[in-house]
Amino acid sequence: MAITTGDALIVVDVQNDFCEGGSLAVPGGEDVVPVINGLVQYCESRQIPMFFSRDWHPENHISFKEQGGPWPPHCVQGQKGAAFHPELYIPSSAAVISKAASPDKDAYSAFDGTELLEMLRDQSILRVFICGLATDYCVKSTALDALKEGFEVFIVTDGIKGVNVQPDDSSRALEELDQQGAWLTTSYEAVEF
Ligand code: VGL
Ligand code: ZN
Repeated sequence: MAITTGDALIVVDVQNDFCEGGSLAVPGGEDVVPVINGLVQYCESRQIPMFFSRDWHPENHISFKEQGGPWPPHCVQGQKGAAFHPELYIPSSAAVISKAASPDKDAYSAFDGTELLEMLRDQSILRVFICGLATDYCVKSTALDALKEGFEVFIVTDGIKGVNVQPDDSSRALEELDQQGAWLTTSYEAVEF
């Protein structure tokens, strides 16, 4: 199913800390970049709205181990690890959605505590194509929220990668998304030649 007018592209957390050499590197995280760049170019040429979320934590964020959380410090506001991957193509027309930006609250979903829903509604978006990092956390949570809000949801399976704390976490996440009504698609199917 190709991306078309009335759709939006949501690119979740393609940031240095989730890629090779980052503090919370997702195995092969950087491999999504060329796939996503293809989608972004396709969307740019068709004036499809695009939303790039970023994990945007303060230094003392509740999700960090030293604060009793599950994760090593990552995506600290303004630091290199929080920057988008240097090869990720972000058109100037795209919206950047910062999340989990206050110390005492974590947010995996790009909808949680952000203006994303309002922006999608303002633009009369009905279907969202979702790609990025990580499959088993922020992609999953963003997609579940999109489903709850009534969007038709397409997960671009070659444009996502998972942390896999347990080896099958990503496949379980995709199963759950499938059960909840999301479509699993590929970047090949998402663009129409
Ligand atoms: C994420 C773990 C911690 C994600 C964010 O973007 O999937 N995962 N913070
Ligand atoms: Zn985080």
